Amino acid sequence: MAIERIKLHRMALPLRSPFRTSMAVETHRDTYLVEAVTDTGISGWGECVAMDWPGYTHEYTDGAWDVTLEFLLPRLDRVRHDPNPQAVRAALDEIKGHVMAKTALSTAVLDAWLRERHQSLADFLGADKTAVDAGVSVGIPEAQSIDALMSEVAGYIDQGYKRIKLKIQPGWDVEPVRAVRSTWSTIPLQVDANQAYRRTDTALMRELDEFDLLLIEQPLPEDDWVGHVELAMSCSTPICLDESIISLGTCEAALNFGAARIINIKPGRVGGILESVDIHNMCLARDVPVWCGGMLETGIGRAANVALAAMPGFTLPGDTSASSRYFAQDITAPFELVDGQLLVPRGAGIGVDPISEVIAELTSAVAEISLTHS
Ligand code: SMG
Ligand code: MG
Repeated sequence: MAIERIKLHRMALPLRSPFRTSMAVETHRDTYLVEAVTDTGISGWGECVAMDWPGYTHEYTDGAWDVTLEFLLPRLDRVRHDPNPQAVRAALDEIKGHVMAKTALSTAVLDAWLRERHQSLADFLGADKTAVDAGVSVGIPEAQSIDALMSEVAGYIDQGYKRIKLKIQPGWDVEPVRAVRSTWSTIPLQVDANQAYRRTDTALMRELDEFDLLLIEQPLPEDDWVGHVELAMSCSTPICLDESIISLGTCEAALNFGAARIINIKPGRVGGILESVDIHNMCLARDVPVWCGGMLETGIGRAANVALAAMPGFTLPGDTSASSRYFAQDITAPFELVDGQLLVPRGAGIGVDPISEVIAELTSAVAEISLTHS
């Protein structure tokens, strides 16, 4: 099997409702899908999780698209006759950074490679769960209304979500957490600041200790290792890192330095599924809990996340919510909650396919590149 061509499909899916974080308000999922087409007529799929502007990390959709065309495809070309996962990883890793672009491409190739072998991604990963617990990430309501927050959270709890994550920022932290905790005294609850605090906010972070949170996610800027270590020593709530963890090496540093006790794994943020597996394995060996983050993925990215989250070390519910949490119409058959869980796809590869009519309707640009290296 060889990879014959790569097709990039750019599209923007409207979100059901705006998603507000300390960084910005998202109204659409502006992304591109990578389709890796083999000489045996198989298509494998990957999704780019960059946002349309560089506010979560430095990557953004147009930039990922460009680096793919200019730098990643020529590297993939060299291994197109034997696109095994390790060879693809080594080829793409000649390029520094651009982890989200690499992940979209390498996942599409991995999907094609697995489909050719009739093996599911979950099986390839040694995933031992058939379903994964679903958590949900709750944005900051418009005008910071506690009433709006409470009714949104109540809706998710009614649907069966097993864990609630509240997005926080200065001015929207202790009070919303107190409100949710006083109504739902036992629901697993955590917060995510997306780097919005500073070292001077330690006392405020300590106020969260009384609410029995699972974790505080990425309170400080991604490069503030010292600040995270100091905060971790000051708070009883575990610190979890998201944006700071961009590789196995940064994960090891975070654990060794004591900057985090829990790790959020997102394939797009660490450069691929294989790197995610390495991080998972290290954390499992060290008894460090991990969970699968989310980037408002369509069904394509979600399928890969759910397979990953089914690995044994993923002991906390992920930001792997049902399709209906995000979209009126997903681009695959929708992921649905079953007793607060998502079923792990077991078909070949990622186990889901895009619905061609939906893709056709949403696609705004296509790039199709034949790989020609002999
Ligand atoms: O996919 O449910 C989801 C979103 C989960 O909060 C979420 N993601 O920092 O963890 C995070 C954010 C990153 C994307 S926010 C636009
Ligand atoms: Mg986060």
